[in-house]
Amino acid sequence: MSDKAYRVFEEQQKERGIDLEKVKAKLKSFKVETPSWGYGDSGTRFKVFKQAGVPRNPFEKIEDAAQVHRLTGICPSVAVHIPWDKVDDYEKLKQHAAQLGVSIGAVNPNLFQDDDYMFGSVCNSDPNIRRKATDHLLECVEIAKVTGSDLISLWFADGTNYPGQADIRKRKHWMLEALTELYQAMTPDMRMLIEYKFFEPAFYHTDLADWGMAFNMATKLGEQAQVLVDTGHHAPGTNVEHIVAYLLDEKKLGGFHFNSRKYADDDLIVGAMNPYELFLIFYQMIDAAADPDREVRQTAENIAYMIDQSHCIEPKIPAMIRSVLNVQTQYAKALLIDLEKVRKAQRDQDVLAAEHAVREAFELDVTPLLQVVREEMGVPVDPMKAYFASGYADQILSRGKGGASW
Ligand code: AOS
Ligand code: ZN
Ligand code: ZN
Repeated sequence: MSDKAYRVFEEQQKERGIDLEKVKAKLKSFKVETPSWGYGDSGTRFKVFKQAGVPRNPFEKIEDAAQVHRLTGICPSVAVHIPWDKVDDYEKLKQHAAQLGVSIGAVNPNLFQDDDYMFGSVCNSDPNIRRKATDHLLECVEIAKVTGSDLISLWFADGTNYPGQADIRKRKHWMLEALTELYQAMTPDMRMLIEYKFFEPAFYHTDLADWGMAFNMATKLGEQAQVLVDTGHHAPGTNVEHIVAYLLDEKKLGGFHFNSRKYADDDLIVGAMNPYELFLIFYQMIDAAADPDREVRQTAENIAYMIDQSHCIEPKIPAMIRSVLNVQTQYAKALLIDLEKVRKAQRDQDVLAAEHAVREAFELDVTPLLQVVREEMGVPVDPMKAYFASGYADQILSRGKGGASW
């Protein structure tokens, strides 16, 4: 790392009135959860490509996630998906994670890969299937108690393909019934994150199609239920940062699934194609963290940042590192926004000055800043390079081909 580059950067930020020590502290406490399913084989509906070295079981998935944390320093937890990560002994999985310096994060129930769910899970018109689906939600609460997870992260594939196929209003009630049972089973420290998606795999209607529907459920349930914004789950042109700001103000934003929307679903690397959107999302988060309303501030400080990507054609671990670094970079840039300058321009109704005050932070090169932060955190200044030099990619080849897949 060049000390000179950092000194120039420091000088520049001083002139802009930015307190770099505060920015560094924020970057050091920033955390991004990675998903267990991002380490296994995956694909599109056309083909699952098998890669060599892919984890064969949940224990190995956690080992790979621990590598990402070791090199980046900001991924101390791993989301699990049940039953993809079903094990006999969750206590053992928790211990395994702890030994590797990570922990189990959000527990994600899987209500879409069983033949019984062809016409829906919690919204199925068959009460026996609804019961089975709800019991699985309850099982996930029990797992979360053992793994020490405080997040139950929900996404439902429920929906229909044709007009008239099902009773949309009845399904809405069944959804609420199931979520209510889940809500009541949660311990007071747990949060339920409700994810929405505007289409796929159902194409005519999806039971939780947008943030408003997820918000409505979360509001009916109570304080421990919040909305999860998956950046990939919006129609083209949607202003995602507006949704973020709105939910923050309602104290109903719970977390993110980061990915890139250039896909029917969401499995491309976050920030690869539209880093400005990611930056603007963080701008809203950082702005809310300074809100005079204490509850809005707390909401903004208590967000679960998670990656939701399953890379099909990229090697899994470096693709995850790339994703995490992209998120960190945009967060770093957003921390450099001169919020006072933006607010002054807003008061003056100076449109161009306001837009400029936001954009100028995006245009800064934060490489020297991130390098210093990494040095101070004791992680490699270039995590990607360090991964390729570590030999881990060769080491895992002994696992062979045909590992776990979704
Ligand atoms: C699906 O589209 C959602 O993004 C979910 O978060 C899902 O559980 C995850 O992608 C794993 O399949
Ligand atoms: Zn998601
Ligand atoms: Zn998705």
